[in-house]
Amino acid sequence: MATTRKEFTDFFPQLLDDVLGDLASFGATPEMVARIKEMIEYNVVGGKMNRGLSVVDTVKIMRGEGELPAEVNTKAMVLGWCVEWLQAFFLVADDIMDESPTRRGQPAWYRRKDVGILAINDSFILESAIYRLLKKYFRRDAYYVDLLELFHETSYQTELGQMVDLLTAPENDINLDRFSIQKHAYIVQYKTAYYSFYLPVALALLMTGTPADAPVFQVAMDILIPLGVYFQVQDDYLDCYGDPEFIGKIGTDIEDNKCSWLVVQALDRVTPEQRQILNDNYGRKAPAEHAQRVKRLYADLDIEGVYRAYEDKAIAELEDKISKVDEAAIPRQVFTAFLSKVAKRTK
Ligand code: GPP
Ligand code: MG
Ligand code: MG
Ligand code: MG
Repeated sequence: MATTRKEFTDFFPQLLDDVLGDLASFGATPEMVARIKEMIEYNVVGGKMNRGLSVVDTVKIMRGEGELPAEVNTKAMVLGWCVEWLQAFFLVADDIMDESPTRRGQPAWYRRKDVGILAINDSFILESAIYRLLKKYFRRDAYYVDLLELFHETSYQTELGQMVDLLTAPENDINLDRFSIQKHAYIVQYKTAYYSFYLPVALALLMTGTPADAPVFQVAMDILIPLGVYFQVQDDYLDCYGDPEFIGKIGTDIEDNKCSWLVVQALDRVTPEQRQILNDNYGRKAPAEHAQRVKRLYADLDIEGVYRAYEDKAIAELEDKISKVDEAAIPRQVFTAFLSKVAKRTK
């Protein structure tokens, strides 16, 4: 049986206690502990938790068990929460860089009066907490170093993707020639797909005894990276067309001059006159009329229709890839479980 959000959430206080308890050995005062507690609770909880839950679900599928032995279940949940912690680290930093006002239906952490630029350091603390938890629960396991390497490499991949995302979107320097389908593909693969899709499954494979150099990691990557790309295309789409109330964040991609899937698709279809409209209105923080003009152009080009066609094709291609997986290497259900959570999502 798939792990419920309740079971997963109920386990969180134990990990919070671990991280806070460990602070005594670093000379932390009660004030420091209280602040870190508030910071962790604000940023780690409150998301969809799909990434974290999928670690536990993948371990269950790999072992062919609906219920895991208590110790295995605990370890799988620790790894799942470590992915959620990693995500919190990225999101706190990403919202500063993207100047995003909201996240998960509340002000972005850096926007709080009592936080501001301290949020940068808070994101580092969130990252360090991952390694405190891994040490506590996995230090004695043969695959401990493999876990550490996987978290480090995945972080590096994400940071490289974030770098290109930001380099492609300089403020007050609009140059539509910087955007391309290839550039977009690199950005989304690196900034999102590795940590959101490959990481949870790779962790589950390590935990279930797969040697780090086994070919099955590549099999997983060949499906999970395209799935992650599709997921980030959805994120780009929802940034413009999602309901902010429902998705919990206000889109800023047009104003931020981002190499979004939508603008790349628009550029592929514009007349010279329409390109001029984009040139004159994309990447402007204010007034809001600029972004509205970009959205009107997207409507004229039926970018929503282009998206729906892309989505159907992406799902069909993923289904085809999954159907060709050798079940002896890894159960197809690992991938179908992911695809069913992601396909046609509106949040
Ligand atoms: C999503 O981009 C990518 C990340 C959250 C990774 C950030 C990486 C760092 C190294 C900080 P996004 O800006 O489109 O996400 P959202 O729409 O949720 O703000
Ligand atoms: Mg962002
Ligand atoms: Mg970003
Ligand atoms: Mg986005």
